[in-house]
Amino acid sequence: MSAITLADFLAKQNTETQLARLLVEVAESCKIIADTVQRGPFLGVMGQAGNTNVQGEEQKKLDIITNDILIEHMQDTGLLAGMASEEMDHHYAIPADKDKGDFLLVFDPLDGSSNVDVNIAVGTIVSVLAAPKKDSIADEDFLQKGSEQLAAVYCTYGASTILLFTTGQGSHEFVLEKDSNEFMLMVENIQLPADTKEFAINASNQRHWQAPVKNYIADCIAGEEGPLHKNYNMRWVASMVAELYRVMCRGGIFMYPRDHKDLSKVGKLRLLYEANPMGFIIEQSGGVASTGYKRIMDIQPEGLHQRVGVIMGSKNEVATALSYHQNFNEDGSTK
Ligand code: P6P
Repeated sequence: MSAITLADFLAKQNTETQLARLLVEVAESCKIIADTVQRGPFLGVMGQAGNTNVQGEEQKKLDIITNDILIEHMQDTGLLAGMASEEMDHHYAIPADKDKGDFLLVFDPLDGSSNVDVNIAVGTIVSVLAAPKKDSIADEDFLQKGSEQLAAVYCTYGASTILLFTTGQGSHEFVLEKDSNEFMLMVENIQLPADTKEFAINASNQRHWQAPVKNYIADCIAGEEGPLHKNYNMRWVASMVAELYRVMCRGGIFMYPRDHKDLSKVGKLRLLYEANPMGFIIEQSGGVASTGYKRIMDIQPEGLHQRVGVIMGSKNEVATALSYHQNFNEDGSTK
């Protein structure tokens, strides 16, 4: 494959000019984040920030720093009307003295950040939405279905810095080339394997799972002698971006399903800046992204930080997992 940069690839795909510029600027932000995360131990930015975010989760210093990197870089592009983030209670309006644009960004600046102190891959997840207006943006303007996303991007900071994106014309993979500091095309139009023998779930939650998930995972563990007639392997990295990059490369099913652990939450992962953008990229590579009961990207959001159950990955394996849910209601009760 000929070496082609992200900007050249977007031009080759005839991506709308302003959207192409926006994606290039998101990638520039990811370069800055990658450098900051990788130099973290020397910058004194590891560890807890000493406060909690709107989710009630301990914030890492790097959660806040990476959020600031995105805000400060992207607000100067003149392409945005506003931004929202896992790390901010409400949206961020572009300051009055700056040019505004036709897009909204909603992001998780450092997904999996609980791993950053132990050198496990973390990442940035970004969803691009159309701004209904340039001024007086409100939280409600971000409450758009995943199916309305204009683009989705995620970047994982591991052995390599790898960026995947979609604008609805397939999902594509770029790797940051150190010498040029350019994201270079590695895989165009990724095709996610339809079948897998690898499931990813936090098995310590087993006692909290709804019956369909308990039954499906039990049958996976039953192996060849069980009803699914194959021996599975399990992975759990506790970093969605790292798990789903593995799934994009070799197939798999990633699950953080709705459970009974905290009935006030219908899942752990967030709809707007985790499930929707990752679901868009998965679907565009031939995979399936479901709550177990409905397509994730069909959900009408009701809040910036709304949570959702997530089952996504190889289409045939997700179909098998969903078959266990058919006789159950979304709260896990039997129909
Ligand atoms: P647990 C990271 O905090 C995250 O949002 C996802 O990236 C990851 O898949 C999940 O939570 C891990 O959750 O309960 O295993 O720590």
